[in-house]
Amino acid sequence: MAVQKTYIMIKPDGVKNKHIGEIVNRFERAGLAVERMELGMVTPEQAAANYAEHEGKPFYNGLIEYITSGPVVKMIISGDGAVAKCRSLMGATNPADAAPGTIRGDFGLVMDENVIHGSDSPESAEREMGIFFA
Ligand code: YYY
Ligand code: MG
Repeated sequence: MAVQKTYIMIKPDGVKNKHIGEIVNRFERAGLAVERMELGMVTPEQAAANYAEHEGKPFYNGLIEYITSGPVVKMIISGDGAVAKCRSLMGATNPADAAPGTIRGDFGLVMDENVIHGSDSPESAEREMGIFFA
């Protein structure tokens, strides 16, 4: 499998509920490496760029409000097949559907506060790394 980089972000609820260490530990235990890591706010411009595909959907405004509401952890994670591996460790978008043992399954409470973001393809990863680590 090809070595890839992906953009991962621990969302405001993940930071507030003190899951940073456990989440990073899961990625490292899976053989992935943290290349960049920064705690900070997401600007409204970054939020809009990251979620451009969802503009106009019913949940869009709430999503932008939420992702800019408190500190997040922005990361670039690398390794063999990192994009798919991270998505698999994250679990399904809705924590109610996410399997036990996945990050969202273990730490997520509701769909609109689902702990973590991860790029869904190598193309999204390139785009998102540019938004947050320009
Ligand atoms: O990539 P992923 O985060 O798993 O899901 P997306 O379909 O890209 O949606 C982005 C983000 O939007 C999701 O993590 C929660 C939120 N959301 C929502 O609040 N309600 C929905 N019906 C769909 C998505
Ligand atoms: Mg997505």
